[in-house]
Amino acid sequence: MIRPILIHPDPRLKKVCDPVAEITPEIRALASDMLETMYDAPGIGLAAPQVGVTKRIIVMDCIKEGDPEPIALVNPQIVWSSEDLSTYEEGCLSIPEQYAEVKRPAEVKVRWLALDGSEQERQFSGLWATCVQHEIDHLDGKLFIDYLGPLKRQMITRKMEKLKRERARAS
Ligand code: K1U
Ligand code: ZN
Repeated sequence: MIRPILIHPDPRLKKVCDPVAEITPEIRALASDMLETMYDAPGIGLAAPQVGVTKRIIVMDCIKEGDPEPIALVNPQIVWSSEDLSTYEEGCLSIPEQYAEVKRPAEVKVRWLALDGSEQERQFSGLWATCVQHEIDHLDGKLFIDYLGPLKRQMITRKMEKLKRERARAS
């Protein structure tokens, strides 16, 4: 099921999300809906708060060509970050059509719970590293525009308020 994606500003996008206590059929269904919603958007990642669920779950697939590689991460934690940084022009499905350069660690090691209940650990680099950090930020109520200066952030927020007004009027 495709779920509607919340648009910034929304208080649910500013919350620190709750850890998942147990992998249940509801959690698996949520992860499946999130992947469907992400591919439909289209996007390379999605965090549960973006569909209004303030739980610590993210999904990703950063393969742009070739066989898809979907992954769902429950309670993801960054356990190591590289000292070297990389800059990427990020976007966000909750901030449509706005892009800005963000500097983050080039590589990160992440530990999480998979949907079969097993503990996983993987080192991410390239776009995967950028994306997993962007998605974990969502779980802590942080958006990529929070890395920008106040003027740029305010300009983008005003554009999103206008977009939401227009969408409400059209519906
Ligand atoms: O979390 C999100 O809002 C999803 C976001 C993830 C992301 C993008 C870029 C850098 C870091 C994190 C997106 O997927 S925006 C859309 C996008 O990047 C894309 C869409 C279609 C094809 C390729 C990329
Ligand atoms: Zn985002």
